[in-house]
Amino acid sequence: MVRASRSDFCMKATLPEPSSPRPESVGAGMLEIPQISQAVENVLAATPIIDVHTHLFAPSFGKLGLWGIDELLTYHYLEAEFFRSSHTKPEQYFSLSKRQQADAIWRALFIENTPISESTRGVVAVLNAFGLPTDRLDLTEARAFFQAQSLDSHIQRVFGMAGVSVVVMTNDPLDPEEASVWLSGACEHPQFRAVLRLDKILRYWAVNWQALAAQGYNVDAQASGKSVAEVQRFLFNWYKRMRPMYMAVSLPDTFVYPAKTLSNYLLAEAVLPACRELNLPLSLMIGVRLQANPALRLAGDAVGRADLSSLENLCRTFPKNRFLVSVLSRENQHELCVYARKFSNLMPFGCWWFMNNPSIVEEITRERIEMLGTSFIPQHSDARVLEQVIYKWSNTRRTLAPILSNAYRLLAEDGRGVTRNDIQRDITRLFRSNAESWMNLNGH
Ligand code: FIX
Ligand code: ZN
Repeated sequence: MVRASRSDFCMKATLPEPSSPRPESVGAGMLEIPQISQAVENVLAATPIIDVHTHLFAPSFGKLGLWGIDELLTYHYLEAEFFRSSHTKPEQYFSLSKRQQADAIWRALFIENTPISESTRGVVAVLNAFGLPTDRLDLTEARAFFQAQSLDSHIQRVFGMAGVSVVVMTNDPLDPEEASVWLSGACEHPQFRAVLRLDKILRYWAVNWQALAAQGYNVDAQASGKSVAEVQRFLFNWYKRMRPMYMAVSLPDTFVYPAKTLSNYLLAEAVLPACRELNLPLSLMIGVRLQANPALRLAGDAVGRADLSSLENLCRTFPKNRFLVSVLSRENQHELCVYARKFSNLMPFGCWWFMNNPSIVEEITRERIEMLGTSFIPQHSDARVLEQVIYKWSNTRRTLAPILSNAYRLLAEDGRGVTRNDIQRDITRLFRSNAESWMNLNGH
């Protein structure tokens, strides 16, 4: 059993230190109300973001890392929209090559229709960011551009354009292709940090316990005998390999805790104790209805409203565990805010998946600022393709600027003005230090 020494891991969640001491009087460096929105835009633009949840991979993971125009166009968000604007049936589409799929999506959503949806606008924004035409009938020029890029320098350029310093990956230790990279000693990359994703263990034990057994762990289908200790040994070994920022699992809208299920048993007896031992938060992404339409494959998942009293029970029952939580249903957002006011071991993060649309991001973020101040993590990109961070973060900055400016204007009208330092401290907390203090992110 690995014993965690304080120097190895980030300290317990602590409130971030103020970035600079406040001037003696409120007058010093105070912004006039008309100056606030420009100051907010400048600080947002200049503050590099920690992207706490993505499906991106460091270069050493090879083809697992998706980038370029064909991957951008065959993103499952666009596939879902494609099947609404084309007569092509899913089975026909999935029999095409990636290139043919991208051509079909470009024709249907960008030529035969106006790309005004959030996801199609995203592709236009990426092409435009690289100075590429956004209205060509075919993808020849775009493909030539991306083919000419070398990955390492392209990553730096993309992270610079997106204003992102670090992205947090989603790593599945039971995915054979990915596991083989880790087991062959994948080299650490300072800008791509790992996460131990546990869906296969916590949601699909029946079909995955053998994979643990194949890695040499003495577990069985009922998770009896030594299984709990062996799952912990598995987590500690993968902790040493990945140095993950947190452990994570996505949960259905039907998730109930407590309930006599093998999944809850492994959660309470193996995963949460390991998280405490390793001083890692557990991320819960709650509310997905997987494969509502299996014919659409990755694009076939949907959303359901969850009963968040299960989250209440977890936060109360495991006060020494920290829970990073994102909920998929719009109807669950307010409850999550209220629970965060009840439990300081609960950190709301991001506007996940179907929530990641400017109109809904605005609603959720305003509510969170009104109820939580700056004690939450506003957004994550969930990027599956490298260049997506460019538009997902420019959208977020564009949506958050007026919300923050409005909050400061209201504060000034209520009798207390703000300085640029205040704005910098708050934005640093929202997009960096909340994540740093909650995750194993020190020294990045
Ligand atoms: O579970 C998750 O991490 C989800 O974000 C993904 O499964 C989902 O497919 C996605 O890409 C959402 O943006
Ligand atoms: Zn995700």
